[in-house]
Amino acid sequence: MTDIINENEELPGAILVGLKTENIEFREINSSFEHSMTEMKALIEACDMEVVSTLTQVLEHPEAGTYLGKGKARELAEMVEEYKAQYCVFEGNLSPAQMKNLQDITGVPVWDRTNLILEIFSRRAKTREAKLQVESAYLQFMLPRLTGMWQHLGRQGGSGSGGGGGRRSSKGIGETQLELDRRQINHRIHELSKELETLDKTRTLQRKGRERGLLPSVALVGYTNAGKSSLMNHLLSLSEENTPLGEEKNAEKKVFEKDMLFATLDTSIRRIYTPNKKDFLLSDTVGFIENLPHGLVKAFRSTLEETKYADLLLIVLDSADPYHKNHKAVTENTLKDLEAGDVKRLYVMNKSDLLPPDPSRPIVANENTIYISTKTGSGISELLEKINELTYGQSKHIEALLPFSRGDLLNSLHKCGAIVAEQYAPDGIKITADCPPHFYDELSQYAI
Ligand SMILES: Nc1nc2c(ncn2[C@@H]2O[C@H](COP(=O)(O)OP(=O)(O)OP(=O)(O)O)[C@@H](O)[C@H]2O)c(=O)[nH]1
Ligand SMILES: [Mg+2]
Repeated sequence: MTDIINENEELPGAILVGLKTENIEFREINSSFEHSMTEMKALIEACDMEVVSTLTQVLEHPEAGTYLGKGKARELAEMVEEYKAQYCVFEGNLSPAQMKNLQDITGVPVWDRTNLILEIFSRRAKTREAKLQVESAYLQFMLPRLTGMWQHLGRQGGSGSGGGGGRRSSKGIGETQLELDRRQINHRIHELSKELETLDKTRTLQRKGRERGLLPSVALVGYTNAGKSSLMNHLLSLSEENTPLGEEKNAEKKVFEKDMLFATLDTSIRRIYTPNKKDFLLSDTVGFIENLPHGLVKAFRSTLEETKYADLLLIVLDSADPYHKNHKAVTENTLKDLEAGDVKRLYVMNKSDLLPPDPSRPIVANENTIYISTKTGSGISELLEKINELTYGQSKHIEALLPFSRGDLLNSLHKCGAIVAEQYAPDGIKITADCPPHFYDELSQYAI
């Protein structure tokens, strides 16, 4: 797990620009401007850039052409010179025209929040699927912005700048180029979606394969940087001593964790071995953030869909973050978007070591909330107990006639102690079982 960035290398400087307006419609959960600016700083750092200065303005509404007021936009251009900044990054979302105008005024690339998140994702994507997903989201983001890029050429080619003639009937260079670009991009988006569809089919097959393995699936979800990957690694370490001989050791299966937004972009699924053989599959995936660009949610849908099929969601929250309630709301909204709104959940309040000590705060706060720390290990055994209870513990009674060919199913049921009675019959094995929910679908096809 080495950091690919050379810490000594000078990072490109960016000026962070924020507009405090009455118009807060782009803030999904209505979090504060200050919180959003702090988060933007972390996002800029996650993009391997450094914030060299910050500029804010209070306005009733963004200016249509330049987002900032004209004077402020000029001030920004001066700051770019003074701090030798290479980028300007805006807290809100800019229209294509605003972006283009601000780029002309400052002379450096201007990004907004969506741009920045897409850029982080494109730098981090490692697997083929993640790379395709990011490319697709990027192209969909670029499509409406092409007009801004070719506007100036369109004007030159269309009516000329000398003011001599009327409109020519033929299209301007910009317009033609725009059409060509649009067609090419649409074609590429189509290609990407086909390739992603194929990968999605493989994923579905893999999922079905895992289901035949008859283990409950537990998915880690939550706001970025909450500690999902750290929790997975902690559980992998604990599971190491229960790993049967001959199985790959967990040390080789650890996932990347770092104090950085969007450290994880791909989904990893690992088997967690437990001492009482109530093993489960744990998945770790990309974190959520407020206003996650829509194109990205769409593009990452298949990766995130693991959550929809999970038996249990562990919603990991950074309990020491003053905005964790916002993070929880953003997570719930995203889950609803992914049609995982009804999956059983446990709220895991991580980083409890950073909270002021409070003897009146129990580790298990209520039926579905638990305080843990992956740093100190506090609450981890209680968490494992809870996972066990919410997966294997919710048994359903069933009587079934298993065909002799389903020895695998019988074995799995034996391992987790679900069999109440077993009797060999000429046409199969008659069983009475109190079986955990993840077995139920598979078993119910043989119900009598
Ligand atoms: N103090 C403290 N820090 C923690 C704890 N758990 C995780 N961290 C730190 O929080 C940071 C983020 O951890 P990750 O596990 O990478 O978070 P994540 O939720 O996987 O983040 P993304 O992959 O970016 O969505 C790291 O620097 C961890 O060391 C904890 O219990 N206590
Ligand atoms: Mg992670």
